Amino acid sequence: MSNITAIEVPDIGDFDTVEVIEILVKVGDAVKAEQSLITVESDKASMEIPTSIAGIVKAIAVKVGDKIKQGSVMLSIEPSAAAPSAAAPATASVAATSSASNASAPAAPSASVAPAAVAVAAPSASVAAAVTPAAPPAGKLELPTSTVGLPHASPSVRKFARELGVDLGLVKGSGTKERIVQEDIQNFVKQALAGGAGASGFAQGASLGGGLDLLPWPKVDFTKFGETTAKPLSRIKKISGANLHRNWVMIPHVTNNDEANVTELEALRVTLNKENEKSGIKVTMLAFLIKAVVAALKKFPEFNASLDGDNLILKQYFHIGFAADTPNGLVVPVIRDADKKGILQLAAESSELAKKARDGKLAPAEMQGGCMSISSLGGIGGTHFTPIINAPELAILGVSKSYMKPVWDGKQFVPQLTLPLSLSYDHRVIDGASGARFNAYLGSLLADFRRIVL
Ligand code: CAO
Repeated sequence: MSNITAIEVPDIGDFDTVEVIEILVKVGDAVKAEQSLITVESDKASMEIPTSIAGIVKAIAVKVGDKIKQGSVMLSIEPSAAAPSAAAPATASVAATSSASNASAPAAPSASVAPAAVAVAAPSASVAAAVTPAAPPAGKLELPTSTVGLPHASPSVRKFARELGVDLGLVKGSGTKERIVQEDIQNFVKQALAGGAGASGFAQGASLGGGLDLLPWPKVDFTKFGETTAKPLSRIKKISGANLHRNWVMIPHVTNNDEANVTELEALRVTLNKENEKSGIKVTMLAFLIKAVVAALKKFPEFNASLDGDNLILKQYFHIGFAADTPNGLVVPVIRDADKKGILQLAAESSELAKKARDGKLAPAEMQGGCMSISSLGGIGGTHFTPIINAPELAILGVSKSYMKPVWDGKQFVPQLTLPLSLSYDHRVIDGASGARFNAYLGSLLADFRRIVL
């Protein structure tokens, strides 16, 4: 076939010979003009040599490890009908990586930046070269001056890594002289997706879910230390665990701790329970807390909101969630339209929902639509704690066990039943001052419940 064209190595500048380190096509491949055919490497840099004509690869004349020089035949191509005539010179753009030759990239990576991160971030130098098919090119390929300190990888592999946001400095090369090949990147990504250490190897801003530079989870054979049994996590634990984990790492939490004087409120609660003994409804602190949270949400509407990108979605309804401890794990039933319900109704509804939660009978709709949640550990104990926000809500109120505290009234110490309040809020939306005001306001309502009606 007379029109088969030999593709030769163009002028490679100051370098006498370069080594073939990668062959990017195979016999039978259809190639486009300017598609890279092979990657060569000098002692200073690597670069890809493209074809100037489109067609079908008929034969490959070189193999990995060959030393080639200007004029060496790399392979032969049968031009496609639309390809330019073999005599017409075509300009090919040769992508070659260099950091030192690029003024915007640091000459030597700083200690805090992995070399490959620099390589990945640095734009690749595009060097124009005139390549004449079937004859040594008239132009000259200018090799970049240095890639010292960068991991060995061809421009196409660097591009691939860049597209995936992989930090090449953390990838182990399996090619000759530990050269990183495309397969190494693919394996690295697979490992990272499976939760391996590689997850931290993504270039800044392109990592999986935020680029936490975490050590792998410790793998310990506990049987070395004593007898053990394995107990699978419940379905609820797995679901709530994944949600809590996401919320904890994605939301910048701040917890404001405060205290409320609930001496009078507790007296009211006891009276109410006496009066309603026959109704079977037991009023606990939770019902008052729900009512107080609604009033505080009305006063501070930015708490009754959710983030949606750059928008704050402000809610005109008041659905309050409360954490319920069940044998299978934590669930958060939601009391709808808590603003329209009285204390007795809130007490009845919360105890009914808590029972359903413990019996595993909550419908999905009964756990949706919350504006803000309450996590009450008051029946159990504790002084203060950091509740985790139930996304996409913006705040959660943690309540610990009330205790009697001596408070100086100006003349003497008087006993005061004190309720610890721990308000965690999303600091992206709520400032520290607003958090403190919200919690202090809650405290003032609980101290004098008549304020609720104001
Ligand atoms: N201080 C002191 N005592 C309190 C109290 C407080 N803050 N809150 C409740 N109590 C008392 C109640 O009055 C009740 O006393 P009696 O037994 O003498 O009547 C007792 O503690 C038990 O109350 P309860 O816990 O059954 O009822 P509740 O309405 O306060 O709470 C519920 C209901 C569902 C919130 C609770 O049972 C529960 O599951 N709490 C755990 C929540 C949780 O796990 N949070 C952590 C989530 S992770 O952030």
